Amino acid sequence: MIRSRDDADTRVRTRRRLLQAVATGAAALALPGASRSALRSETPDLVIRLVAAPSQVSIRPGPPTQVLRFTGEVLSGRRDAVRPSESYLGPTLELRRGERVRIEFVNRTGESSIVHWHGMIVPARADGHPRFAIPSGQTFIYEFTVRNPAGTYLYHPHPDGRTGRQVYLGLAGLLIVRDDEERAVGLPDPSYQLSLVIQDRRIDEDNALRFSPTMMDAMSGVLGDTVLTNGVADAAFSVAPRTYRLRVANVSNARIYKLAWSDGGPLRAIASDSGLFDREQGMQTRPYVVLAPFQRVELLEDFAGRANAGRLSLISESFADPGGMMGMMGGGMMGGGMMGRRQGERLQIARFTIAGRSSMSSEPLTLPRAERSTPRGGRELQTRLEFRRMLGLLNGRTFAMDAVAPDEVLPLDQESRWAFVNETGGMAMPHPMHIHGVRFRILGRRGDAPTDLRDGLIDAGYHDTVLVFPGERVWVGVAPTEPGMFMYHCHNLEHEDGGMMRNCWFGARHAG
Ligand SMILES: [Cu+2]
Repeated sequence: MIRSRDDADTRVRTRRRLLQAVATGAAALALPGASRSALRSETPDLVIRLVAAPSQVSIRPGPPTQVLRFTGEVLSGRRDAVRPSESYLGPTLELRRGERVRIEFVNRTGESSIVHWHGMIVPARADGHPRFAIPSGQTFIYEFTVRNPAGTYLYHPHPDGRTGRQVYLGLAGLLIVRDDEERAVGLPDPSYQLSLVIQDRRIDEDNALRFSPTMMDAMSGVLGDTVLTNGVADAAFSVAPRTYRLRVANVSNARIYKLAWSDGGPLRAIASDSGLFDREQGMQTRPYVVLAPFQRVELLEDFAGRANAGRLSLISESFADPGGMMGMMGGGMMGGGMMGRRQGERLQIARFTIAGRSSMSSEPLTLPRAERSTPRGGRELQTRLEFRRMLGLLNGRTFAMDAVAPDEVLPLDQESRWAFVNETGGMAMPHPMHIHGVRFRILGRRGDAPTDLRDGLIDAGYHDTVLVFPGERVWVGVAPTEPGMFMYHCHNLEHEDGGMMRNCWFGARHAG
C-alpha cells in the first residue's frame, strides 16, 4: 500500500514537471511561478486571484491570533464578485450562473495546498483533487463555467492529509451563486440577507489557535469549546423586524449542530446544500435543523414576529452524541473539564437584536419548478463506512492518490443509486459523506437516526453532503455530468485526513 502510494506520488510529480515545462513555454500564461492550468478558455467573464497566506486577526479581545487566510481580488470583470471578509475567513465569492470564471490560486501558506470548490460542478481538472496540490510559492489556475443553480457553496483547501489543519487555521470561505431563477422567487433583497458561517475552535489563553489533535480527536474529529460565527466569538447581529434570508453553513472540522431558535419557534428552510427547494417540495419547516460539517441550509426568518421580545438567539440544542462510545469517553473519562468539547453540547451560535420600525415583509414566495430529472438506469453502488482507531475505510479501502476500484465508477448522464452503509464494523460514529462534482438527491434512509435528531433532517432538494448515522443506510441518486476522476469522502475532516476518502470515476473508465 505504502509502496504504491509512493509510486503514485512520483508519477504525479513527473507529470507536474512536464506540465511546468509546457507552461513555461506558453506565452499566454505569463504568470510568475505558474505551475499548472485547468482547461483554459480564451476570454473568461471574471478573473479572480485568491491568495492563501499566514495572517493575523482579532478573534476576541487581547492579542491577535495567527491564522492562515484567503484574500482575494478581481483582476478583470465584475468588481462585486469578491467581498472581503472582516475576519480570518476568506472573502465571499459571488458568482453568477453561466459565468466563465478563471481563478488564480496563489499558495503562500508555506506548505502544499490546493483549493476545492465544495458543491460546485466543475471539470475534473478544476475540482481541487489532492493530486493537483502545489507547493508554497506556486500558482494553480482554475477555469470553469458556473453550472450550479443559485445557492450557498463553499471553498476550502483539499491537500491529502492536511485539510483538517488548514481549514482549522482559517482557510475557508463562502461561494454564493446567483441566477435569474431565484430573482423570480420573491426572496428578501440582498440588504436583508445574512450569512452565518459556523465553526468551533479551541482558543488558548494567549488567543492562539493550535491544531494538535489528540488520539481521541483523531477518532471523533476535532471539537472546539468556542463557537465562532463569521470568525468571531459571541457573534451578534442587529436586524430589522422583517423577513430575512439566512444562509447558514457548518464549516466546522467535526461538529454537528442542532440549530434552533431560543424562543422555540420553528425554522423555515428554503434551500439545502445545492439550491432552492422546488414548488412541490415547498418550504421545509422543522422544529430544529441538523447541520453536519460542510452542509448548508438557507432559512427564511421573519423577525417581525419576534419584535416584542427584541432579541433572539440561534443556538445548538443539546443532543446525545450519536457516536455512543465517544460520548461515553467524553462524558465519563474526561469529566467536566471537557465541557464544550463533546458532540451534542448546547452552544450559542448568534444573537440577534431586533430594532427599528416594522416594515412590509416580503412578497409571497414562488419556489422554482422542479428540475427535469435525469433518467435512471445507472449503476447500483454500495459503500461500507468504517472508522477503526485512526484509519478510515470505504469498502475496506483507504485513500490512495490514483486508485479507483470497479465499485467506484459511475456512468455519465444517468442516475445511479449509491448506498452508504454505516452498519458494520469499526466504531459507531456518524459520517457526513460528501461526493465531489455532483448534486445528489437523497432517495431514502433505513435504520437508526437518533430520535433526538431525526426531526431535524432535511432530505428534500439537492445535496452534496449527507449525514449517515451509526446503524443507518442512506441511498442517494447521483447523475454525474463531468467526466473523469473526482472523489467522495467523509467530511469529518479528521476522518477524511485519516484516509476515509476515495477517488470515484465518472464516465467510461480507461484501463490503467
Ligand atoms: Cu466520518
